[in-house]
Parts: sequence; C-alpha cells; structure tokens
Amino acid sequence: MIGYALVVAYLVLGSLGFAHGTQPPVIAFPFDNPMTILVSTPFNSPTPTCTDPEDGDISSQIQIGGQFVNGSVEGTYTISYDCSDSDGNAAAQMTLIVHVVASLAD
Ligand SMILES: [Ca+2]
Repeated sequence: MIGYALVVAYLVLGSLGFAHGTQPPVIAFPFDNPMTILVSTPFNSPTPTCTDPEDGDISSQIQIGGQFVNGSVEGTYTISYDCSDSDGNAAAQMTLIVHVVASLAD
C-alpha cells in the first residue's frame, strides 16, 4: 500500500507540475471584427490583447502578420495575430478582416 500511495502522490504532483506553465495564452479583439473603413481614411491598427493564465498580460508579445492594409485601395484585407507565452505555448491565431470600402452606406 505504501508503494501504491507513493505512486499516486508522484502522479498527482507530476500532473500539477505538468499543468503549470502549459496553458496557452488567449488573444482577444476589443474592437469590431470584421472592421470596415472608408477608402482614403488612414488605417489605425487596432490593438488586440494577449492574456496568459500564468504570465498575465503579454500583449506586447503579439506578432502581427498577414496583409498590409492600404487605406487608399478598396478591398478586403486579412491581418493575423499570434502570441506565445514565456513557456513557448502559442495562442490560437486570431484573424482580423478589414474591409476598405468606397462608401459606408449600403
Ligand atoms: Ca502559459
């Protein structure tokens, strides 16, 4: 029984140790998605947040990818955001769609 108890204790401690630092961060968009802007309007890149259960606010770690939004050319642009915590766990990539339109009226 002692051996069994030790094995259980080892497994419990091992699982706790494993759980620590393995949770990935989460990227959030505190703004509209998709986003629509009028053509010839300067595009101000919005600021997503990245929060990790262990590391806290790691928004500064966000990597921006995808397309460069040209506010003077109509079209649909896709911007991607990635974020990894200090343990190398990656957040699910988030994608922002930006519509640059000639008129905001439908
Ligand atoms: Ca983490």
